[in-house]
Amino acid sequence: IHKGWFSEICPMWEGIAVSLKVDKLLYSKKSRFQQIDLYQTRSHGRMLVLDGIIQLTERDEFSYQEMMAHLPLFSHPNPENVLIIGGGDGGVLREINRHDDVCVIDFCEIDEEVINVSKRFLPSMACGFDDPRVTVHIKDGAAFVRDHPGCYDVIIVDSSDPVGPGEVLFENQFYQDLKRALKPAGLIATQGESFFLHPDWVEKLIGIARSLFPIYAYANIIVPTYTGGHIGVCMGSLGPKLVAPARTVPQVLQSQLKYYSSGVHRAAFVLPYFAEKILKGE
Ligand code: AAT
Repeated sequence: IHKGWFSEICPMWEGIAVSLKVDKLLYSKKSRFQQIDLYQTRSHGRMLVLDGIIQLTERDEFSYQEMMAHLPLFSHPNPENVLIIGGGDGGVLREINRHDDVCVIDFCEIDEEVINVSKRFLPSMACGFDDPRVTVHIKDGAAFVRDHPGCYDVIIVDSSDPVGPGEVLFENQFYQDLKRALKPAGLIATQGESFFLHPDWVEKLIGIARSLFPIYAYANIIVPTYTGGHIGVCMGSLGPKLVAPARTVPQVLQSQLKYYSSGVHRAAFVLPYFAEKILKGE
């Protein structure tokens, strides 16, 4: 904090930082896994910060949460069993809960404190934990998928960056276990970082997806408060194609959304030329 401004200064993006004017620190505590800070910002509502890294602001969280949930769910013709790893704020869960065809939602977050803080300070996100379809597992996502072979139609990995507890979620072994945890025509979607800031990480993730899945793809999401202004989703599928939705969005659901639509689904997979080359492994 410098003169009332929070800056996301981090060696992962040396020399560049997103800054927000903050009015108040509402919560600050170290959990077993990470430092958790919750701010009231001047212009972006409340903001959740883990180990100094912005996870979301109330003003623009909808773009990331909607896309992380609806890209994979609308790529699948009939998603009934869904696993979400990470995402302790509950925003992606809120979006999954909007799908009536989903019957089982396993939610695996390593840090219970993130869930508790979100229930207390971010009620518009942490609103879906009481849905009867949801079972919360407080566990390392890597260990959880190892123990659940053949269980899911869709797995969503809403993870923090590859420093701290999220590190294991960027390893080849984890992706192999994700694949094993899928049903025969299942698919995965994982937080895919930024092709502007980290073309090397994106290349690694896409390379893993390409080597394991017959169908893989990479989508882009605009998120003004993530450094770089955008973030990717890396996807792998054992059956359904990914770059176009398998189903239309029911009107009632569409009216609840701000970012996702069938058109945005298709457009998100159209990448800048340099990123398309990374995707193709050129
Ligand atoms: N919904 C947008 C916010 C996130 S949250 C990332 C979550 O992943 C955190 O709650 C963190 O506790 C959890 N997490 C980290 N490691 C693990 C693990 N091994 N198993 C399960 N959960 C884990 C994403 C922000 C993206 C930021 C981009 N710069």
